Amino acid sequence: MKVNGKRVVSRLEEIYQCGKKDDGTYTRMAFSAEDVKGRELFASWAKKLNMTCRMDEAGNLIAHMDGQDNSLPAILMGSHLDTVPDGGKYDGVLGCVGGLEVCETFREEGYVPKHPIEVIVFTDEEGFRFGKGLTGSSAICGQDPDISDSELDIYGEARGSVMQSYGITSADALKAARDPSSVHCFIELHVEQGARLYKTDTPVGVVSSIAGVNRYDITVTGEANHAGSTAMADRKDALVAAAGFINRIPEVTTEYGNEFTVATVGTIKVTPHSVNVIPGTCTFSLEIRDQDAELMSLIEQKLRETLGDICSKYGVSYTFVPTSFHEPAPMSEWVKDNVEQAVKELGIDYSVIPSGAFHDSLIMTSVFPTGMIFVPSEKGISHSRYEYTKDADIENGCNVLLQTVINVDNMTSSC
Ligand code: HGY
Ligand code: MN
Ligand code: MN
Repeated sequence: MKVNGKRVVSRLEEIYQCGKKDDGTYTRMAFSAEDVKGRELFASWAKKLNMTCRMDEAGNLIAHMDGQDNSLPAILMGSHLDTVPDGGKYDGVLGCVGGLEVCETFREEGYVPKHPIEVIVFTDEEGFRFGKGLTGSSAICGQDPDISDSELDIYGEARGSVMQSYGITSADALKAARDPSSVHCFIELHVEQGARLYKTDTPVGVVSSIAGVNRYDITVTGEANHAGSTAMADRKDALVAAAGFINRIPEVTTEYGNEFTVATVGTIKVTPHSVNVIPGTCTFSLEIRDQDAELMSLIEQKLRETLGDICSKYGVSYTFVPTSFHEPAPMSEWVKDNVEQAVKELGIDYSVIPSGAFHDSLIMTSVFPTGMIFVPSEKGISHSRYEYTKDADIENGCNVLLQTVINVDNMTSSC
């Protein structure tokens, strides 16, 4: 039994087109009209397969296919359809469309799995709109997604009104929590978004673990003053101090970290933000990722020390506020073994690799047996309109997903 690779590629394109915006980008920001359009298209495909579609209290869209014995726990697949601004065709979409392709292949072949099958489109994985992602997967796992109807998005719109497009409210999100015994396992197919597979010309990655992600808000406070009449020696420029710190991040991370350790400042704001005023404050985000929780703490400590030293040098103060913590997450051994077994059965070359990007699987693996399949991202590019994965790699990935589902469906017991 094999998937229809052409159908998957054409659906990736169709979903991409749902994100077409007037500014020339293709963006399906969570809860936006473009995102809703993408979900409607996904649901229309699922319904053609006679799958039932429902939205849970956290806005996760769930397509369900009956198995031979619906009292058995469900095999879950899926990922997300929301994108980053000006994102690509593959990130998230591949796991959703690939999951549906497995179901369509079963239908075409007249194969009825023993377990019920569900394909989940998770809510707001990317999180750039409200500054926190993994919303739907957190709720399904019974973990507080930390959302409230009154919080504002990057445009100043309240979450409560934004989420009306899905017909959900923050207060109800946790009602989406699923009983772990109702799930056999979760398998997410995704593009690697890094260059390990691409550089080694390896068509499939069996994911071993997902990097942890810790985030912080940092504010450096100096003194706003006149940009013309304040001598250089008399300034307390918050941006200059922040820039000094940011400039040191690569060095500190490389000195104390390993090949998986990364740290990023992705957003920055100054006040009063005027061409003729020395910045009085500079607020920026800091994100640390690694496969090792202890190393993440060490990097945090070293970066804090560096920030402290630089701020005293410039005579400015700072605050360093943790905003979210996610520990590194190993994939479930038995699901990983089943993915590996499937790749071997298909005779496809593969390597076992960690994920630097996070995914809904980061959360799912804490509650449900979870595994991930990666396919290469050309030149390692992702979160970009230039994201590209070869059609042959997409087909391979979907076939590995299909074979993995067949294997876990036929297991006599889980380990
Ligand atoms: O940021 C991430 O790693 C994910 O792609 N949202
Ligand atoms: Mn992403
Ligand atoms: Mn993704």
